Amino acid sequence: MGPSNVLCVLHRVRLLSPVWTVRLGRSVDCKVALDGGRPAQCAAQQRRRYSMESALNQHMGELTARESRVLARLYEGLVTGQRACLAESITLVETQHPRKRQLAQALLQRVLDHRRQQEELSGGKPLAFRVGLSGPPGAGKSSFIEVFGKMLTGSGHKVSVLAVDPSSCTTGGSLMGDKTRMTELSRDMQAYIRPSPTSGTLGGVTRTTNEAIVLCEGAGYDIVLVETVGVGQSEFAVADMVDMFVLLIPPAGGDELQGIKRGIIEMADLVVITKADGDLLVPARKIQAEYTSALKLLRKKSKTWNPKVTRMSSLTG
Ligand SMILES: Nc1nc2c(ncn2[C@@H]2O[C@H](COP(=O)(O)OP(=O)(O)OP(=O)(O)O)[C@@H](O)[C@H]2O)c(=O)[nH]1
Ligand SMILES: [Mg+2]
Repeated sequence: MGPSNVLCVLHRVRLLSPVWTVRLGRSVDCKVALDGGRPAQCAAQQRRRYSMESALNQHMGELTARESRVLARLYEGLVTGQRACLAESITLVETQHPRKRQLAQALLQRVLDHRRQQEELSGGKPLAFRVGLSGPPGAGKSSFIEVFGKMLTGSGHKVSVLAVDPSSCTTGGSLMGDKTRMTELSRDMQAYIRPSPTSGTLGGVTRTTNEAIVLCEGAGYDIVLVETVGVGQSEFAVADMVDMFVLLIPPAGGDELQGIKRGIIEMADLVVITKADGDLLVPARKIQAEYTSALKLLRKKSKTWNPKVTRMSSLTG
């Protein structure tokens, strides 16, 4: 049992075309909605549609020569995969400055156009796969992403990691911790790690994370991992933005099932029991069994995909 298990499931999701198309169909539809004003079909789409549409409808006015140069430089750098330009572009979408926000939207529009062209060239196949990873604080999310991310880059993928932490807006949050826990991955040239910007509100998290995902995809990252701490509503927002939503549960404490919101378990495509090593192996097995039976009782989200429960250890595999 280990991250390779999850990789296996990921491959199965990719291979299991109905799920792949159904779930990705959602994002493709959303894009159509953004571009062509097609009616949104679900709340998630509406949210996604709103965040982009509101931005795209903003009146840009004339770009100054300097602004045009900045946009062209960022766009060129981004689509040719320059990390510095990706970083600068994400900083631009984080900004609260009204004019810069408009510039950011103009950039996003270009990146979306570029992505649409790329997708047309590849026969309509989506270019990237988005995975959301959520769980209580200290569940082992970052440690897992470190191992899993290395595994993905090792098999030829380009991986970007956005760590959404709603608490980080005032304190700097777990940024330092996350960086240090992903030391290997942060040195990997095929990976890009970034704490996803927050502007203190859930709306802010949703918008900026969504936009950062689009930018990462534009920069050629074919797997986007979004880590979110299980506090407040952020994981629900993230679950709506991704193609696969993974819930990570540590085998500690007593009432595990009680502690995790039922709604979020219903959102999960995959439940991973973490830290299944040493003394924690036995409780991990127990919790795996609990979640397996709990999932059977829950409402099914998809006709073609049954959520799985697996266990892994970032230390021993
Ligand atoms: N035994 C064991 N410990 C682990 C494993 N994965 C993580 N840990 C420990 O659990 C603690 C938290 O790990 P993180 O990966 O930072 O957890 P996180 O969910 O990203 O934490 P936050 O981002 O702060 O919510 C660290 O002290 C890790 O060393 C594992 O597989 N086995
Ligand atoms: Mg973390």
